[in-house]
Amino acid sequence: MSPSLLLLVLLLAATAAASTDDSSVSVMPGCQRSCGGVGIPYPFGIGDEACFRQGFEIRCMNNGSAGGGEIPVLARTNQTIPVLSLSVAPLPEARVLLPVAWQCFNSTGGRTGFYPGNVNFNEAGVYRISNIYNELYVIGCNTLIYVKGVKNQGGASRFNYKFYSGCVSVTNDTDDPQDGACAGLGCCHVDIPPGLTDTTMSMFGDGYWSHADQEFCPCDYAFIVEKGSYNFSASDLTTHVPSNQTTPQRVDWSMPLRLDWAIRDSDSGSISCAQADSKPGYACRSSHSECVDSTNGPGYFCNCTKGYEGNPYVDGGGGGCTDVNECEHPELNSCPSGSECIDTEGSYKCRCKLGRRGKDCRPIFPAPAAAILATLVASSCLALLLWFIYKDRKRRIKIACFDKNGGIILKEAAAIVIFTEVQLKKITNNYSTRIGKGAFGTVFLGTIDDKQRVAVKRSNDEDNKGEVEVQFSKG
Ligand SMILES: *[C@@H]1O[C@H](CO)[C@@H](O)[C@H](O)[C@H]1NC(C)=O
Ligand SMILES: *[C@@H]1O[C@H](CO)[C@@H](O)[C@H](O)[C@H]1NC(C)=O
Ligand SMILES: *[C@@H]1O[C@H](CO)[C@@H](O)[C@H](O)[C@H]1NC(C)=O
Ligand SMILES: *[C@@H]1O[C@H](CO)[C@@H](O)[C@H](O)[C@H]1NC(C)=O
Ligand SMILES: *[C@@H]1O[C@H](CO)[C@@H](O)[C@H](O)[C@H]1NC(C)=O
Ligand SMILES: *[C@@H]1O[C@H](CO)[C@@H](O)[C@H](O)[C@H]1NC(C)=O
Ligand SMILES: CC(=O)N[C@H]1CO[C@H](CO)[C@@H](O)[C@@H]1O
Repeated sequence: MSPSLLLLVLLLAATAAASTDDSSVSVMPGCQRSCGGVGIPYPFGIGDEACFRQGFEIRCMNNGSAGGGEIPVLARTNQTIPVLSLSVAPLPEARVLLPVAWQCFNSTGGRTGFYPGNVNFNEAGVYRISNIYNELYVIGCNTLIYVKGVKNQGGASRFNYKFYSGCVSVTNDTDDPQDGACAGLGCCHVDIPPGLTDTTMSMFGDGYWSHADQEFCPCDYAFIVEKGSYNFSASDLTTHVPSNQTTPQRVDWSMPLRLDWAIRDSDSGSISCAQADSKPGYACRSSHSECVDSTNGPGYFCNCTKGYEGNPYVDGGGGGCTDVNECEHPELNSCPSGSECIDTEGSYKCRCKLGRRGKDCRPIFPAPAAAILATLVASSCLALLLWFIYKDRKRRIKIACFDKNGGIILKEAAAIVIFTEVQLKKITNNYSTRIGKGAFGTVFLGTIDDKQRVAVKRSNDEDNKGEVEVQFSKG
């Protein structure tokens, strides 16, 4: 196994560790879900023609020696391009690994070897090098390198290619290049145009860009790389010198880059959403999916509609676009704090909690008013409770007195009249005429029906005030 391949396998193994669960990868029935830990979602597929859409074939390569590890590579390219990850939505992306282009020189400036880093994605194919997510880096000490892509077919064109982009890096002092600073001293970087497919690096090595007397910096490098994944280090100028400078030979250095892809079935004529929709072979098969026109090259891709996520290229059983539970993701729902989030098919709603209402679920009463109201309600409840206890106690005392005075027996004896406390008060004219006092009670004069005079004895005991005795006088 070559060193570069070993590095590649290690890189892939790292990716594999990050994505082991492939049950969520949507594939055609009976097709392989992953290779070397990389999920292979439809329209990508491995093996049988029914497993992938035309142009999306992936090969699962067994590169034997180191434990028989497998790596996925793009199929039907005339070079081995390892795949790091594939994603179908919301954006169509494929991350791949490409070797770095290089050239090296001897002390008199003679070129001893080079590798132009050609990439050959068919222009009619599904892949484009993403201009949004990648950029071109050039590393060297007296060099101009540019990437050019997509040959101009016939016609009287000014240049041979449709796209060119590059930059110049110059330094004549080993102390100039600084780690992390890629701004012309030993390193430069530049955006690339959209639509790049077949690319090659144009590297200059003589005349004005002579590399004579430049042993401190024997090689130049150029690569397109995913933005943010390369950080220039001054040591990169000297640590990637190939041991065998036979042309073309890869150095032990690869870079990840992002490819855009799109459905471009040019043979069926369906290349934009307007043309593709409702034609046989329309790729957006899931209900709750929609068509989006490609922004990098012709064609279209599919996306799940708002409120859904998943693989829009398959329908039903195998995956498709499924409802997003917005309530589980605070960033996806705008339910105010005083509300409860309820997931619905394709959306969600917010229900105000008790005591709140309106669009932003404000409390019905402002806080101070609510506090006062709560206090009022609580204190009136307490007052009511105390009143009930008082009433109940009074009633119990009355019943106890009634029983103690033989009330029940008296009540049953039909001829006996029982007077209420109010009646007694009236009979004695509010206990106004005291006619005697004993050890146990005071005797008052009373009159019944304005003619019958009676004596009413009332207990002295404070607790037994209610205990009275009525004696009818003889007269
Ligand atoms: C790959 O194919 C293209 C076009 O068919 C050709 O120009 C190129 O030289 C090939 N590259 C390799 C490395 O064979
Ligand atoms: C450098 O390379 C050139 C061309 O390959 C060759 O003619 C020359 O002799 C080499 N010089 C040395 C010092 O090796
Ligand atoms: C680069 O530095 C060397 C040694 O210091 C010097 O001889 C040479 O002229 C310099 N070249 C340029 C282009 O400045
Ligand atoms: C790049 O490297 C420099 C120097 O080592 C470091 O200060 C900087 O944080 C690095 N930047 C990133 C994005 O890794
Ligand atoms: C360099 O590599 C080439 C091709 O891989 C091979 O034919 C040649 O023998 C190698 N030379 C040395 C010195 O290893
Ligand atoms: C895909 O759909 C999501 C959800 O509706 C949306 O946020 C995103 O912008 C869409 N992406 C494209 C490229 O249309
Ligand atoms: C068995 C197998 O597929 N071996 C491949 C390992 O990788 C090298 C370089 O990419 C290929 O040339 C071999 O065919």
